[in-house]
Amino acid sequence: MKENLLEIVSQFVDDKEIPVIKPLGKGHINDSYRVVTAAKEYVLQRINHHIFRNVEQLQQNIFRVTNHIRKKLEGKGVADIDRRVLTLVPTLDGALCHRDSNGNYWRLMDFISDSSSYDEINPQLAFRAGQAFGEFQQMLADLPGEPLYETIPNFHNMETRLQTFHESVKTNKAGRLDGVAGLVKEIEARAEEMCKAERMHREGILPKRTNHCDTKVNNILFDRNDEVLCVVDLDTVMPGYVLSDFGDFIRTGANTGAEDDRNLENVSVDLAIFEGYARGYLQNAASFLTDVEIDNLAFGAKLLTYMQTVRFLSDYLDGDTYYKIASPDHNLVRTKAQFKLLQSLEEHYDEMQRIVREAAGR
Ligand code: GN1
Ligand code: MG
Repeated sequence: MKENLLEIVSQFVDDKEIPVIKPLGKGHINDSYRVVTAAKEYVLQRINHHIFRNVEQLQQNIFRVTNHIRKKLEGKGVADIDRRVLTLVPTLDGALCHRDSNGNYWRLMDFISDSSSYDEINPQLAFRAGQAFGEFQQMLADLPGEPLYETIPNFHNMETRLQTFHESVKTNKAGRLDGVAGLVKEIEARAEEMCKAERMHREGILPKRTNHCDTKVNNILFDRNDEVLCVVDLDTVMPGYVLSDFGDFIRTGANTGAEDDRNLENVSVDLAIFEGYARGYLQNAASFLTDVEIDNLAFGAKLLTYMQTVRFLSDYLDGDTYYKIASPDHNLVRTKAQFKLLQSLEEHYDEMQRIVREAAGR
């Protein structure tokens, strides 16, 4: 594998010294490595092309998004821009990614030095993360040209996610259905409510904007003083509802337990973190969001947690073909933990609504 990686890196950088290459990060989809050369550090990633079916389009999206953000930061006179936005490194031939002889796709980016990401945060960091994702959406609001490609079609569309789930239940490919009948019932009981964003969009009252679509808490890099540097993992930046981005942060950042906690007693919503994030986010975003969007942010937290429950359970029923797993029951453990979080969000829904309204000043 090592030789192979060296060969890949040499497609991008012409450095005679042999780089050091180490695994990096916790993504469920791509494989990431840290590459240290004599001159510079990079992040090398193998892009999962079974999931991202058009890698060229995906890379074009990232190229446009990062260039646009860079211009915005320059316009604001921001210092240290190379640590404030991702920088793609093209191949020596000038392409945005490299396809190896096995058909795998690779990209290289500058490594952002002196940065860290967190799986667990406090309300103050949540506030800063909220500001950062609000600013991210704001900076991309006037992205010129065609809309971005949908790198995964219907990615956060609950109606199509449920269709896929129904297929998985019907096919019962891995023979695991009997063991999860209770969870299937819980999912069905909420299906109608959870499709309301799609209905509102069809009615013309819920717009799509340029979203990040993977606002996990660990997709924000902080510097040594815990100030936000930059938003990373731009594979899924595409049109979507702002409630999705709000909700996915709460799902990951405001969970008192882990996404795959085996101890369900650890799992619940941390309302102080919810409030920190809502305040930070709305400080930037309240100026451009409609009342309907604001009214549905707390719903977004429920929706994205429900969606993740459905996605993990679908993958469990399919026999674990999508997410990387660390144990045979990993997707089931994840499903149960996400469902427990959903129940906690349901319990505290009125409080979350009140917090959002106050933070928005409406
Ligand atoms: C995947 O690979 P990662 O961790 O960035 C997934 C997200 C899920 C997340 C669940 C392309 O993200 O949508 O919310 O796992 N990304 C894709 O933790 O499916
Ligand atoms: Mg991702």
